[in-house]
Amino acid sequence: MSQPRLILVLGDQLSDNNPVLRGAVAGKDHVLLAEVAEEANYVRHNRHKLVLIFAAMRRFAGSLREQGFTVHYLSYAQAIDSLSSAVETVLATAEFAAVDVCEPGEYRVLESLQAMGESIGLPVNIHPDTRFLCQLDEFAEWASGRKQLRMEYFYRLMRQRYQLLLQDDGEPEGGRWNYDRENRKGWRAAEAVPERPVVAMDEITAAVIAEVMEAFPDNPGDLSQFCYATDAATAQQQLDWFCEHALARFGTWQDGLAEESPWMFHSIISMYMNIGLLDPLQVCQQVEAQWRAGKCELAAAEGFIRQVLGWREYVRGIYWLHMPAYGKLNHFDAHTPLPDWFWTGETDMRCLSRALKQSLELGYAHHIQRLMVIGNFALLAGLDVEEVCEWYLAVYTDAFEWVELPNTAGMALFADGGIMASKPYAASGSYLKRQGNHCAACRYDPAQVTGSAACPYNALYWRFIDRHRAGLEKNGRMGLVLANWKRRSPEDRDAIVQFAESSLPNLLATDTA
Ligand code: DLZ
Repeated sequence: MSQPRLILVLGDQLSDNNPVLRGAVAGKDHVLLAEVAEEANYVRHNRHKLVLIFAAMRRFAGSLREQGFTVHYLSYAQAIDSLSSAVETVLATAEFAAVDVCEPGEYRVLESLQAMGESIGLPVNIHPDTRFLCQLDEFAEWASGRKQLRMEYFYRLMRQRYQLLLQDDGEPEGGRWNYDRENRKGWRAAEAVPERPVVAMDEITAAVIAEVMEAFPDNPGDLSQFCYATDAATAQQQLDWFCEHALARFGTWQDGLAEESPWMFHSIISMYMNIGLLDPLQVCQQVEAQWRAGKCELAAAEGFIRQVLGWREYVRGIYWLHMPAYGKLNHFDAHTPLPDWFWTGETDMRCLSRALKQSLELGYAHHIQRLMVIGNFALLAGLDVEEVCEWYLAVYTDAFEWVELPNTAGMALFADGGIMASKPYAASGSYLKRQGNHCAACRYDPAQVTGSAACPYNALYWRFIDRHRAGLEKNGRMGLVLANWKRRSPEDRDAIVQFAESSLPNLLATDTA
């Protein structure tokens, strides 16, 4: 019999349809999963993320054993420093023909896997990640020769390719590809947010929680609130619950900001897709089926499918197309250090404090909190792009660099100068007021631009417009905003910029303007 292969499964590759497992022979090939110091510490991961990944890895290892695989599991307590040390540890126990691994989701990990072959003296075969719906060479082909890589056109092709929300003649259901306009309503707490089902605590997760509390005492994350699924069946139950109880309202309120609930009507399944517990195509098909069964409006189903089939695949394509240079882009030359309160949420800006606190405590915030509350503040205040990106990568349970970096650097901070977004997502306090009900509980007033009671987003917004006006003038979509700014008297403009400049250091240092 030929020698077995050692199959390395990373912490975000926990799917039965992981391409390396599909080709593996149970009873012959060995599988390795390893909780290693380097991966657990390269950023200050949220403890929810550590528990999610370690518990899901342990449960996945159990299911592979049940399928007859010889599984080597190295736990964090064994103090293995890196993935290559983990591989070397197992190679010392038996003869193997090669190491096989599915391509990782981070450039840093890809480089280390590519270098591993030399250090272990065996071939390391890196297989394309077929769990994604657009392969990297297909994305590169779509991108080649295009001046602008707009998600919308990519998304339409993906709808056609996977036959999602299409009429028999190939035209989009409802006659339009995109229903974003219907999905921007501001939240006024006029209806109840449904109670989410509690995920039962199992022995494995409880043990991992205890270990993570002990080994990562200074990381963010309140594990007394841990409520995430750590296996595929429970993740599926969460998706089923969303489809039955929240999807119908998801579209309407997807851009809303609520005092009452961190979850609102969101699905909270990105972390499951990103570590392999849910399959993105099946997710889209299930949501489409809900619409076809008359359980939700087209706008809700389309808005949701666009995130998974369009946006998720698109950001991954952008990441791999532009790495490693993408991680260094800083279009607005933003270098202000991240305020300490990004790690506590202690700021008087109510919407920002709520978004930061729930991100730190739960490892979760929804799209508008990430983009328009936290990201928008970072953009307006000129926070250092690399520091902000590292914060997002650490804090969110669903954050792996392929998805985090384009969303943060490209979409929220416009650090890529417009590779992804057609304009910077900058907004003042009036946008935040329109979208939610935080302002009523805030000590700042979104109607005021200067003065101690003024919402800091306002003057910072105009300072941003003023500072970057030469560049923004080249962007047709910024014309109206620039015209509004120029319409103000020079004295007015000066006073606003002066106020922003003088209050910013205090705001960053102490959380009060
Ligand atoms: C994020 C993460 C963490 C916290 N820990 C591990 C680990 O101990 N072992 C592992 O195989 N993967 C881990 N991961 C995921 C990796 O850091 C990395 O982000 C992905 O594998 C890249 O796709």
